[in-house]
This record gives sequence, structure tokens and C-alpha cells, in this order.
Amino acid sequence: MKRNLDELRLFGGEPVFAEKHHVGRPNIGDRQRLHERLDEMLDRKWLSNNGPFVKEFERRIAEYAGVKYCAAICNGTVALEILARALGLTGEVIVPAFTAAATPHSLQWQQITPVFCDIKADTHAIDPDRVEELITPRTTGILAVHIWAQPCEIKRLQEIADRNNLKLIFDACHAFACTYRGRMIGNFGEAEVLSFHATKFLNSFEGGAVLTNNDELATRVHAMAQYGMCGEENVISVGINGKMTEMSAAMGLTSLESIDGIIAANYRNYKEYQRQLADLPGVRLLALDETEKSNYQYIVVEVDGRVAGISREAVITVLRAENVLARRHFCPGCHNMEPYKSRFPTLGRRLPVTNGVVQRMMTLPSGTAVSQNDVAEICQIIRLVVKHAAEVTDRLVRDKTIEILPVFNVDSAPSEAGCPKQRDAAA
Ligand code: T4K
Repeated sequence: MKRNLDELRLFGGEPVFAEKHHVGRPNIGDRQRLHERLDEMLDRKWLSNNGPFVKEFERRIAEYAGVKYCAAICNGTVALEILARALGLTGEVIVPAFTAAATPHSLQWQQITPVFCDIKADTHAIDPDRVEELITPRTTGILAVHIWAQPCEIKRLQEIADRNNLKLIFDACHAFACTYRGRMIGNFGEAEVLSFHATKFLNSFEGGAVLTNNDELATRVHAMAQYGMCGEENVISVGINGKMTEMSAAMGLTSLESIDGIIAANYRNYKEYQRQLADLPGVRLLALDETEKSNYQYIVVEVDGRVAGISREAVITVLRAENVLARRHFCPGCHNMEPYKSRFPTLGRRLPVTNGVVQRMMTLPSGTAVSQNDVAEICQIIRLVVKHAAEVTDRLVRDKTIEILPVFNVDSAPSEAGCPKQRDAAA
């Protein structure tokens, strides 16, 4: 454990970790079981198109979530696209500005305009108080996101949707195995979308799903994911190829068998981060509601430079030099990404909370590849950096440490290389 500043790599020491610690290192379940499944699949010579592993995966995910239907899809983005189309969304759909680019792009890809809504500072979730003012005669839906595995304010959003005759759907790509008021995610709105991407706590290499309790919608989604086909010769709608492969389902099933162990490792790490960062001025770990079930997959920390005395960029730069690959997920906010930034250059003005969060937040490594001891080491680096904020900042500026990590500048504003400055949008 490094105790002194001169032990940091920045000051000439060796990196804390010999191997890189990533945010999103895949959790690998029982390899043996996966190999057996892959052999079974090869022996059966059934590789795609609603194979037995896909059907079993759909059944087990639906059972786990306590929902009537699960349609397995090739990834979360295509699942969002298919759902929007299956519901007939058109015109404008309200989405949070702070989410993965996949969320608004799934709409824009089919000429539906995502209308960006601000978020809540404490949870980073869409702010229901800001939703209603964005509704226009062109609005057909709300696509809310359960960001960082915390359900958003579902009840209030549903009331707004009902009052305005809008479809409410959820991007639940972070939130499988989480509950809202004791009920599993997957059961809310018209439908909810999951991701089983390699970096998600439960993975199928690539993969996604639409969960719903609506029979008719389930039929439409299933068909749309197979070129609109319902049975061998019956095309009932327009469609796309959104099918999940047997290999992905084999991995998904194997992951699912390890789900308790993965969540336990995530929870242990979350609690350790919480303990280690509890009294650090200007550093806030995003708190999860422990009265609900969560998968605890993301460790999200905000660095308030005015209080901590050091910028988020400087903290990330030092961490990365120590082989802790902290990330600025969703920075600089979807409204600052193309094509939205060019189409709506003044949008940032109505998104003050998002603009603040994208400058403060970072994600830290967790999952089964990260031990409790690793977490303690990571937190010790952060503690050293904050304790010696002025010296670290001076050193970064003097050494032009951007050489260690070219995409990060020491400014508190995101650099041109990775992240356009907020003023571009707010000008
Ligand atoms: N909605 C939301 C709210 C989402 O967050 C996402 C995806 C979606 C929708 C769309 O779902 P999908 O269509 O993806 O199913 C990752 C994932 O690619 C993406 O699934 C995820 N969100 C997003 C939050 O994170 P990156 O940009 O972080 O990926 P990448 O390649 O930088 O990998 C992250 C780290 O993990 C790296 O340091 C390397 C490590 N890694 C990655 C992979 C793929 C590994 O060690 N092994 C691997 O196999 O996007």
C-alpha cells in the first residue's frame, strides 16, 4: 500500500498494479460448463435461429425477473430499436441527456428525435420534474434509463406518461436483477430493455433482451427480431435481424448460473469503496438504495474539484498511471455528441445538472476481477492524491503528464481530444 507521494508513478515510483484494472472486465462464469455447452451446440449443429439455448436463456431470464416474456436480442441497442418500432414511436421521445450514446441513437437511427432531459444530481437519473415541460404535440414516448443499476422514479414517470397519453419504456441495460419497490426490473412501463454485453455484470459476449408482460407486444418484438417473420412462411411486419446466437445464449446461461457470486463480489467491492472513501472531502461515491436488490455493477464517484482541491481529470490521470483505468462514462453528455450537438447547439443551457455531472463523475473498476484488497489500494491512491492535491496538480502541470495519458488534460473541463468542452454546446 503506497503511503507517500513519492511512491506514486507520477513522482518516480512503480505503478501500484502490474496488470491493468479495467472498468468493465468481463465476469467469466464456470469455464468448464461453457465448454460443455459449446460442445453440445456444435454436436447439435444448431447455431442460431431460436435454438434451444436461446429458448432456455429467454425462459430463465423471464423467470428470474418474474416477467411473462423475454425476447433475446443480439445486443441492447438493437433491442431498443426494435422496441421503439414495435410500439410505433415516432416524432419525439424524451430521454435523459446523461446515458450511453446507444440510448438516443436507437431512436435517431429510425428518424425519431431524442429530446434531452436533465437529470437529478444525487442519482444521475432522469428528473421527472423536467419531463413534462418537454412534451410537445410531436411527443410519443419517454425512454427513461435505470442508470448505474438504480431504477429511476418509475411511479412519477408512469403518471406523467398516463396523463399525456405517452408510451413509457425503460433502458434497463444496467439494471438486470434490480428491484423497484420490491418488484423486479423488467415489469415496468410497456417494456424494458436489457444488455448482456461483455462489460455488463451478466454477459453473453454480446446480447440484449426485451422484457414485457404484454402478449401482443412480445409477439411483435419476437417477429421484428427475425425479419418480421412469425413461423416459417408468415411475415407479419417489417423486421430486422436481431437474433441472439446459440453461442451467446450458452455464455448467458453460464453467466446466469454464477449470478449470486458475481453480485456478492460487486457488493463486497461497493462496501469497501464506501468505507474507504467515506470521509474524503469533495469525493462522493454514488450511493445505492440497499433496501432494494441491486447488482452493484458500477462504482461511480464524483470529484468536486472546488472541495477536493484537485480536478477529476488529475485524479484519473494519476489512477491511470497506476494502471487503474478509471473512465468518464457518458462524458460529455449525449447533447454534446453528434449529430445532436450540431443540430441543437444551444441545448446545453437547459441541462445544467448534466453539464455538472459530466465534469465530476468517474467510474472505477469492480467485478470478480477486482479483490477487496485491490479496492483498498485504489482508494489509497485517491486519498493520497486528495491529501496532496496542490503538489499533485503542480506536478501534472509541470511535467505535462498528458504524455502518460494523452486523452486527459489537467484542466477541469474535458479536453478536446476525448471530450469537447461544454461551452461548445452552451454558447
Ligand atoms: N443503454 C445503456 C445505458 C448502456 O450503457 C448501453 C451500453 C446500451 C444501452 C447499449 O447496450 P449494448 O448494445 O452495448 O448491449 C461499454 C459497452 O460496450 C456497452 O455495452 C456499455 N453500455 C457501456 C457503458 O460500456 P465501453 O466504451 O466502456 O467499452 P470498452 O470497449 O471501452 O470496454 C470497457 C473496458 O472493459 C475496457 O477498459 C476494456 C475492458 N474490456 C472490454 C471488453 C469488451 C475487457 O476487458 N474485455 C472485453 O471483452 O462500452
